[in-house]
Amino acid sequence: MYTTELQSAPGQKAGIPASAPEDPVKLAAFEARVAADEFIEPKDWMPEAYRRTLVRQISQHAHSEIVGMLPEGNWITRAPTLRRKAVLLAKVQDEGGHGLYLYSAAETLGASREEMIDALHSGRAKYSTIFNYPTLNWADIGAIGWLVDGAAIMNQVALQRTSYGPYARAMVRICKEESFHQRQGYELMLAMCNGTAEQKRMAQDALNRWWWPSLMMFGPRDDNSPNSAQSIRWRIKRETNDQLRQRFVDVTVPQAEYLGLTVPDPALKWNEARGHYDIGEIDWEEFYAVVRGEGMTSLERMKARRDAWDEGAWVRDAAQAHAEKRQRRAAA
Ligand code: BYC
Repeated sequence: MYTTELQSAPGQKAGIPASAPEDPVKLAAFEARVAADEFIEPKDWMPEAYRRTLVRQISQHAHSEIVGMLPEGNWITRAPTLRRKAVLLAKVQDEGGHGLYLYSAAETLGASREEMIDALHSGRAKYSTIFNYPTLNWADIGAIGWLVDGAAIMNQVALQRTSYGPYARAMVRICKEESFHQRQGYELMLAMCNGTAEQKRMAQDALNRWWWPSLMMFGPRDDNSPNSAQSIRWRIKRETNDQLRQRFVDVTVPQAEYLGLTVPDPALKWNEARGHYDIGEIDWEEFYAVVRGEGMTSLERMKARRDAWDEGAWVRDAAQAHAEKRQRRAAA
């Protein structure tokens, strides 16, 4: 998520106002529109920092979808039945589609596809920490659908009401597909938990490994989240990292109980007064290490993306040549 560097002056961070002051009249009109819950559209005037924050978040989100195809794509050839293979194929293809809608949404803000891809491949742009953990066995496919897509959808439902029109509309479609992803994961976990003792042990092991990384997907705690305050003011984010994380925990713990699995957090406890679960402390050192690119599979993921880009060069060249030939014919 170094995409802050996209289209911004050196040293400038998204969420921090650009050095040139904005026209106060235009700024006031913009803020009034946002406060009235109007969508901001590509040709509307917007403050430069709003545009940069959106390019950062949307391109990071797109990269996450594309890199997120890798841990699961790894299991397509090893799915245990034809039905499971078809479901997993459909899910991974959906993720590719989500990445494309999101890159298109970011392009409406003036970011070019090449620039965004280059930022990812050069390590300047990041993607969600969750995709830097390995998928060790088939139960991980269930745990990813249930927990990772479950966490993603919790965040994305709120983004359907984000203030930038193209991002909000992309989210409506993405959420419909994500809800199928979450359900197929939970159904897979249910099958494993109702299967043999060994299958249930695998399901518990997958929950043990994916629980904490899933909670980290929501980002740092609110008191340590530099972008949240401005993003909430501009209604880019509709809820804070901690609010969404809490909602995810509250929804997911009863689902784990129904599966007969134990959430790997000894401090997890229902708090009657708050009406929410209390949880133990997240390992923030691990989170920041993964954000810095020191995750278990970070190097492997980046190499896979760069190789795919290089190996696809001939397709892009051929498509370009074909488009130019058609243009020439049309002109003639
Ligand atoms: N991983 O100020 P904060 C999916 C960074 S994929 C890495 O709270 P913000 C799926 C953050 O960028 C779902 N970095 O930031 C696909 C910032 O750094 P910079 C992906 C993280 O933006 C395939 C710094 O930490 N979803 O659905 O206000 C299969 C401080 O954070 C992470 C999205 O991308 C992280 N987890 O809030 C299955 C949703 N968290 O950029 C599923 C859209 C934080 O200032 N994004 N950082 O250098 C968002 O909602 C927000 O960007 C976040 C972070 C809540 C993630």
